[in-house]
Amino acid sequence: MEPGTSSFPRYVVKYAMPESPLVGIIMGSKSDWDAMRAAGEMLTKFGVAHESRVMSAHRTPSVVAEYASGAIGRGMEIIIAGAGGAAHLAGVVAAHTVIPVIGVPMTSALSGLDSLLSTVQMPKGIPVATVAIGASGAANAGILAVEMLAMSRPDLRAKLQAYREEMAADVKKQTLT
Ligand code: RP5
Repeated sequence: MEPGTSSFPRYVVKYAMPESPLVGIIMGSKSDWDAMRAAGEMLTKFGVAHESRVMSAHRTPSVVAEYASGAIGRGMEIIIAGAGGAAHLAGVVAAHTVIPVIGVPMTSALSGLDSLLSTVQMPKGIPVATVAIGASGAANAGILAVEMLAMSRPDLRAKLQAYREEMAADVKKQTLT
């Protein structure tokens, strides 16, 4: 089923670049968006087509299963999944697809430690590449996705190199008063 059809719930938040997305960014709740938008901003910076949606492993399990199962058919190469609390979204997505899944633990009542452990501690066989808690993790998930895509795209690798040089130049300029 194509996203945007009537089977997708109305409360799904959708943001898509015009091309078909190489990266899907999903999150368990709209309340995750403040942090998760950093993943999309990073992909936009590198010119990588992506989309962002809300879907929940426990509130809309069939939507998650359909999205993950259909990702390869839609040309997607990586899924970034952010969730908080008993954060099983990334693991459930990984169970339904063989493209890499990057998990982003969201801050929570337990400061994100619960989200971190439930995202990172996948049992053997179904990996989830887990990054740091919150917005920094979401930004790094975006960069990691670009690095994965860059394995077969020299233009992206060059952009990553330039980004590193930009960061280094920025640090070298910093002074303490
Ligand atoms: C998780 O529960 C979401 O990923 C979010 O981090 C957390 C709280 O969700 P809301 O109650 O704010 O919708 O499923």
